[in-house]
Amino acid sequence: MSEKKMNVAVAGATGAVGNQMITCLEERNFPIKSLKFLASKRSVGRELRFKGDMIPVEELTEDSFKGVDIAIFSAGGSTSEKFAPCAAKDGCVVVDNSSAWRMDPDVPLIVPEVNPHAIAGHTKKGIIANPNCSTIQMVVPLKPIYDKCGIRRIVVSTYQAVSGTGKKAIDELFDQTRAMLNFLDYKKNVYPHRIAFNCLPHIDKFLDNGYTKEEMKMVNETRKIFEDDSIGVTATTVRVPVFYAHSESVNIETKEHISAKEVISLLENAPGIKVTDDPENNVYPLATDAAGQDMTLVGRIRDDESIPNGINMWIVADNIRKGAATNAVQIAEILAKKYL
Ligand code: NAP
Ligand code: 3JM
Repeated sequence: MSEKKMNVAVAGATGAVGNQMITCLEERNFPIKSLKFLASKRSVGRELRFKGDMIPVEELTEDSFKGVDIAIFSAGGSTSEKFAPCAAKDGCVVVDNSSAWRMDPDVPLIVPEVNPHAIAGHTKKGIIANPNCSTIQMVVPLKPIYDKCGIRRIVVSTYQAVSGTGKKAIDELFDQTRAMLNFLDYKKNVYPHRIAFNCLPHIDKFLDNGYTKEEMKMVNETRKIFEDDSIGVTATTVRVPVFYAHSESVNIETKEHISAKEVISLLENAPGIKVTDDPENNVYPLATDAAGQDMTLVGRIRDDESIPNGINMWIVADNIRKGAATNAVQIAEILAKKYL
């Protein structure tokens, strides 16, 4: 880590991701000169702890970024759309967690284990995008396979935790579960259907092609990160009654043949990955093991016997950590060390 200390702002500091962002900055000992916490007017008056100090939450405005070097945003798409350019205009580099800027050709979309070189493109707009949580955990283990033998097609189904929708959704799963177990009426505000004891094949809005926006994020972001529009990607994204960590069933067709055994040894030596694959002893990736830590767990790695070059795997990661906050702080670390 460079000795140069940064003036940092966290926009959306009071949210589920923002809260984790603060923990990650602290845990990773990010080189901080000054730290600002920004949120909506509603949160003014609150204070949040950082390394033993209480820091007041300020209202996010166009003038929040004067003298700030790096601003990490997780305050929703429309907030990023409006305020990231204000921050960039004041010379600050934005690391944005929303989908607002991800597909902008002048905005790099970064997973540090996969395409750190693309961070250099931050000079175009002053904004770097953090991919969607489901994309991040999928591309981390696919990268070494892509480099070794190419990937023709990816078929993914996700099992996504409610924390990906934010604080209100965490409360909704808790409240509905408690109500059901007590034979009481339950309320639903966040999702269109009950999430307790249910699975909803619906994340984000439906689009004209019948897919959801979340599914198309996985398709488009994966191609952008690999800089390869020839990869076929199809996704079904499902919300499940789990609090933390997304699970994914991923089937790939590679260009050249690779065996499941070779995939295991490739992944055992790849950054950010923990191979968790000993089925005889009931060892495979679980949301309960992934939650609260930063590795992407990969297991159930096996040959797809229905085609010549197919591999199946089960990938699990903490959606709020590697899927959002940790990835953003890793990007900020590279920025601070190499570019600012
Ligand atoms: P959350 O728990 O609902 O928190 C939302 C945060 O945004 C709060 O700090 C809130 O402040 C702030 N905010 C909302 N409207 C604002 C406004 N007009 N001006 C300033 N601040 C405002 O949601 P979350 O789960 O932390 O997610 C936040 C965002 O991060 C999402 O909307 C999404 O874009 C992004 N995200 C990305 C990923 C990923 O995969 N990379 C995963 C999850 C979320 P108050 O407390 O004052 O309301
Ligand atoms: C994850 O403002 C919003 O509607 C935010 C919606 C949202 C997003 C998004 O599209 O930015 C909630 C949770 C994401 C995401 O990472 O894509």
